[in-house]
Amino acid sequence: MTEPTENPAIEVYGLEDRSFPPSEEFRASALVRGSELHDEAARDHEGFWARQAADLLSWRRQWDTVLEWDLPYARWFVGGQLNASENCLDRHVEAGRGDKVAFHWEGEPGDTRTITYRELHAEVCRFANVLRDLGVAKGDRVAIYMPMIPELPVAMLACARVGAAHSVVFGGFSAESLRGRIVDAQAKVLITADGGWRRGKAVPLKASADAALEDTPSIEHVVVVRRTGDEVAMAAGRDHWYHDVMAGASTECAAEVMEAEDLLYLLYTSGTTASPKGIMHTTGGYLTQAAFTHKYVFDLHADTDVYWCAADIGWVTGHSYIVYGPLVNGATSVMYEGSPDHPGRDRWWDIVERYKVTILYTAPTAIRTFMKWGTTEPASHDLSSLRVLGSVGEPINPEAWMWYRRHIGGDRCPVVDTWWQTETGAIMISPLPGATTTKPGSATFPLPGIAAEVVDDRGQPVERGGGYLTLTRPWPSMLRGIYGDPQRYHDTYWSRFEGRYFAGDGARVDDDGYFWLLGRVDDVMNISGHRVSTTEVESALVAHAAVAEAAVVGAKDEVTGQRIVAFVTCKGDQTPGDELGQELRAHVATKIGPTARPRTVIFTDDLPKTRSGKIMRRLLRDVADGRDLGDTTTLADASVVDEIRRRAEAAPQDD
Ligand code: 7RM
Repeated sequence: MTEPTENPAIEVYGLEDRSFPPSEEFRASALVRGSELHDEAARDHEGFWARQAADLLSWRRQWDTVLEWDLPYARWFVGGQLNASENCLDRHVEAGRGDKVAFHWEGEPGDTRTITYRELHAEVCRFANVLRDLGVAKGDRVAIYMPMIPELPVAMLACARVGAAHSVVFGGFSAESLRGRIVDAQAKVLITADGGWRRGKAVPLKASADAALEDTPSIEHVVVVRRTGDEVAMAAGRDHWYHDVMAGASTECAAEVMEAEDLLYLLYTSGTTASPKGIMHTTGGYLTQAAFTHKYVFDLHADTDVYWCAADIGWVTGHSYIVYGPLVNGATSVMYEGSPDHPGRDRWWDIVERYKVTILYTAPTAIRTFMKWGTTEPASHDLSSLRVLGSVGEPINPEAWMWYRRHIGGDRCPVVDTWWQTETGAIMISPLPGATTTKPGSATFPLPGIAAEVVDDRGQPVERGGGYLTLTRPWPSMLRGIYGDPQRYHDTYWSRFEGRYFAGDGARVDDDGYFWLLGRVDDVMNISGHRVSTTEVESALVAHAAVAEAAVVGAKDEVTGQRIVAFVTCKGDQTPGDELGQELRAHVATKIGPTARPRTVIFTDDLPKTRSGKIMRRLLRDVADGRDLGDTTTLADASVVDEIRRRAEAAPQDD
């Protein structure tokens, strides 16, 4: 153990002292009630994961070696063979679960589809045959650019069936983003739709796809699903309607036998400055950990649960927790196409009530939006079917956690705050709901089979206090690299701390060993030499009764190096103004200390966010420093920043 350093990597305050043990009622039927899985994994790391791989998946051939680790390259279940789509579909049908519902799908306009495992299997086989007819073969890449409709998981699983890697590009991304990703992956086929529904409007996709395709020589064919019915251009010979090519396709399709280490998919994640990175995930290890975490983190009882992950499939959360994890586990899921405020702000609660959802997995950004909208909407629906609530994507502020637990979970459901990344492929740090005493705002502990440590600037473990989050052992669903760029893989994740994977996040370990995520280290502020995390200041702001959401950034300051600028969204019934601004500054100073007191408070109706809802503090820093905006291509709604800029110019500056 190292001595506490004088200048810690990140200073921490740790003001939260509420805690929630699992209720006896929940524990009584929970899959895990104690430390048994953690103990097993601690005794035998590889043996533990081998048991999960054997229990959760069907293998065509047993592996020879559990793990080959040549830092930074891991190979799991070497010699093992399997097919992902067989694991998601065939074995459930063969085991007599063909009539079980895989997806209760609901479109934004209110149209619905109920899809059983048998039906999903048939549709995937037909589309896999279509792909083979279009020349797609094992080892190829296929780009997918679609709304949240059933044909999206069908397309992914059909790729997996024929051994082609899919690269799903979020339906909200621009033509330029799509083009870059297609070119990088050298994708042969693009699967898209005429459009999708969002807030009552048809969002055109084919038009963006056409713009992207002007400069993508690798694309030979395009398959287009009809969703909105809007007219689109179809290039003869290149473009095919999904319903046309599916019409004659057989429902029988032998799955390609894949090696455990064969590429399952690429998913591009935008770096802060440079070009997007094609994160590579392979088959055996990825499916093992996606299924393991989906089962145990959500305490899945596949026979009775109705599970809903409200993320978009274009984000890794949708890959692991709408498609692969739930389908491998034979779960029944809800899948929803549109936005949470269409036609009303109670759309989600209406869905929970109608389908009797038992497990809900969403992001802090959504929870804070609901906080802003107030408690009337959730209170007007019967949410008593819910039994587990999950959060992912950002640190969840303790007050948002409490709100979620109380107003959505009826003070009855355990909340699991799950930390992970596109790169980790699956959840890494999270409570097990029947076993872990939770603390609002903490992701608690590394899961069984996961080794995480917080280190200081020199890479020395920090047993208690703040620093950098690192992972110290390979895990089955870890990224296998960045497509076409091994050097960047090494530099980005493995060079900062020797022998460790560096996640880019700050974290703190409290006196009980709980992990608290502190946000991206690029966002850490430096005020007169004090390194202050954005998360703790934001959580202090959100703890004020008037505040729904807050983002803080360090703006340049001649005297203190940086000064804190806070962007604050109030709850619906509040009146923002100078008086509240002063009150909030004082509130933070009392809660945390004078160093953390924001110099400026700017009230805003919205914050700039990525499509998955992460606050883009980089853009807020540009605004605070009066700079031109950097890259805004991943912004969900570009008009938000203009509005914030106007407010920032008008905001008073205080000392
Ligand atoms: C799943 C996902 C990864 C980054 C990660 C963190 C942040 C995600 C949490 C979180 C605090 C959490 N993949 N993050 N989950 N921070 N608590 N529970 O989000 O690749 O899109 O983003 O998201 O900064 O590094 S991602």
